[in-house]
Amino acid sequence: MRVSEVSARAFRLPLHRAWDGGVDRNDLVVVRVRTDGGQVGTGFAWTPLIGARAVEALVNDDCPAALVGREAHPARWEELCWHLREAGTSGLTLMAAAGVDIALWDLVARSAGVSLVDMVGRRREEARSYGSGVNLEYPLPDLLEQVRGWVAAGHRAVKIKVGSADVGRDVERVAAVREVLGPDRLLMVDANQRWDVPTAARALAALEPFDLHFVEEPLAAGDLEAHARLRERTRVPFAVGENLRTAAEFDRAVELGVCDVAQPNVVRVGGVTPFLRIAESMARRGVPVAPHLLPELSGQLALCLPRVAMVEDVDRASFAALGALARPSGVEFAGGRVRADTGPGHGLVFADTLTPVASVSPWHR
Ligand code: SMN
Ligand code: MG
Repeated sequence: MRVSEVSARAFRLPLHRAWDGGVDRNDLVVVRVRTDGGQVGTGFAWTPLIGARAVEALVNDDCPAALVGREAHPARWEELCWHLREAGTSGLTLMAAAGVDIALWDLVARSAGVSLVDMVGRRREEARSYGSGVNLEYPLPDLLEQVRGWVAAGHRAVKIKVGSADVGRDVERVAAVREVLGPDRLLMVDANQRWDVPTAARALAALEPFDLHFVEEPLAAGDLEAHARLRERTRVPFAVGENLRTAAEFDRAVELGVCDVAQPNVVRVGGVTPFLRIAESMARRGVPVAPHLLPELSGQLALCLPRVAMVEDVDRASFAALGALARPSGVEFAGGRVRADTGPGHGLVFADTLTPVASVSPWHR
């Protein structure tokens, strides 16, 4: 089973309601790997804003040379990254590697006639999920309506955005959400790197009475030392990782005492292969993993992880909700849990009617 072709195409998925900062879309780069025996694996990269066509080009122009003619297997990950090293060892390179790696996992699972979950190694039938939305700019009534929707859907945990210019606005919103949730459901907040150390310390002191399960990305994601300084000024646990890329970065976050919950994004870290390594390392260090976004794939990975926290059920932004799938994936969020019955591979079949991302360069006009 040798690789005969590697190709990618970038598509645009409009959001139902814009995310904070005017993000009105998610871009999806679908990757296809074919073998000489006619098998096909499908992978993908994803980005809310930047880089879809760059990733598409990296896959189309530069990945075939690393893979064509070689045995089709995700063990190719190191070779692929080595081949792409001039493009960098992080960022877009890892997104391209992720698309290919996910496709190779899909291919080997489908060839074996088993689901991705069983190929990776199923450890459980279901995992806990939480309701999540990109809602800092929502007026309070809209936020509360969203939270009530999550409660009605059976979520036992929810995450909302904080980091308003005025800390008082955050306090008012968190208080109102806690009121809707009652004392027993878990409440998490996500600052998306908006604070500096003194602001975070002040905001978290004001928010602590509402019993926060964790605060996510309180500070600039790359500045782990600043997180360590903040650690000394609050008892609220930290969730970090959606903007960390390498296993070394995750390990360092744990060593500095600033990663109570690790949130690798399977695309941003380079695919299923490195994601599993990060998860193993986190488990050895006693840190649970909450896979970031991408609910249909994160839900499957959560069933395989040695130590899992919760899976993010992002409001109306799963691939299914964005209309990206040709048929249901078999990954189901219900009653605050996620289960997966995908059939062979990861079960994600992308629709063939999606809108390609067009070049906006005046050079081509
Ligand atoms: C988030 C990040 C990127 C896109 C959407 C949402 C957010 C989360 O930080 O953790 O859900
Ligand atoms: Mg986040």
